[in-house]
Amino acid sequence: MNTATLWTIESLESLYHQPFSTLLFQAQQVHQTQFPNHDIQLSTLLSIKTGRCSEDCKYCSQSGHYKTAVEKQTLLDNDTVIKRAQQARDNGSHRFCMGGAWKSPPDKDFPKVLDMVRSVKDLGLETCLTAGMLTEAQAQQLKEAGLDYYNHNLDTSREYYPEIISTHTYDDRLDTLRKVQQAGMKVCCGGILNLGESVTDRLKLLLELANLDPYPESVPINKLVPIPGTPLANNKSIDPFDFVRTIAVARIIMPRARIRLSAGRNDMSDELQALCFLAGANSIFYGETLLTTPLPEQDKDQLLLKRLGFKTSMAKETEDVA
Ligand code: SAM
Ligand code: DTB
Ligand code: SF4
Repeated sequence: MNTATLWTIESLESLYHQPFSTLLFQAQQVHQTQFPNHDIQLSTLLSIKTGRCSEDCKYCSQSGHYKTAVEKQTLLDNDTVIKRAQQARDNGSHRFCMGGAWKSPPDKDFPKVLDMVRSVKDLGLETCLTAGMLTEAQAQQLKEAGLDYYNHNLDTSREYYPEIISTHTYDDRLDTLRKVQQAGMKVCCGGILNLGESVTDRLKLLLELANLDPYPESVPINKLVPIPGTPLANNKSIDPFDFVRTIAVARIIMPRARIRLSAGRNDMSDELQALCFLAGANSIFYGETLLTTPLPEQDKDQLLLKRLGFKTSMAKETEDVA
């Protein structure tokens, strides 16, 4: 049961529009109470199937609807995945997230995906998969294979969603999230900023997330990585302080969630990333690449976290969302 406050859009607007320092102070109070260890969770991503996706998500390098420079790749073999997961573990990652560019995982590939989940789990890593819409049976099989988290983002508000994607609906997304929760897996669900949405759209996204029951254990906040060839390639960048404010509101309304400073870090200064951590982000994608675009160098990330006094040697995630 989600016994937390039932938030309203008005309460989120009031939080968001406070003076910046008041908002960050409030977020810090929640953060320091809930996460006194000053640790940052590290997740490594691997694209297990790249490109030729049937969906028309306007931000995505992998949509088959746009001409992008992305190199297409059919499903990787299990040995390749195991090697990459071992590397991630050796580099200090806690969680290994596998991403497949599908509307939903096809029957012919699904058993291989289950094998990948088993193999990564056997390495002692937390497992995460993002592969589109699931049936109840698929969710159950993933749970049995040892999948800890399923990533499925709501991305933006219900109202703005059709401006960005026409090949599936917001309710399709919510339906898969429900199946994941019913199968007993943890949910990783967040969104992207800089799609051309309003502040209210961002807050409505956060409201949808916070009012899930329970709210997601993991909340990735992405900043659009503009991809040449996609309809959003030339979006003007949002005010970085709006990005920080959004993270702060997420921290306040989802106190126990791991909030991940996700895509977009590559063009953020150290100072902006530090502000995002101050606002309550306590997880990053770490490694050489996200799915198809680069991440900051690992040495640079380690140095930044060290300069800020964060620990990356956390125990595996054991806390559940209260
Ligand atoms: N096909 C699956 C799906 O849509 O759920 C999984 C992969 S998809 C790439 C996962 C998420 O990555 C998207 O929901 C979106 O939030 C994020 N994403 C994709 N392209 C992005 C981009 N160019 N910039 C920022 N985030 C992006
Ligand atoms: C999420 O919220 N962000 C990740 C992960 N979940 C799958 C993906 C970001 C993709 C960024 C663009 C790219 O590398 O293609
Ligand atoms: Fe396909 Fe996912 Fe990209 Fe949408 S975001 S085009 S569903 S890979």
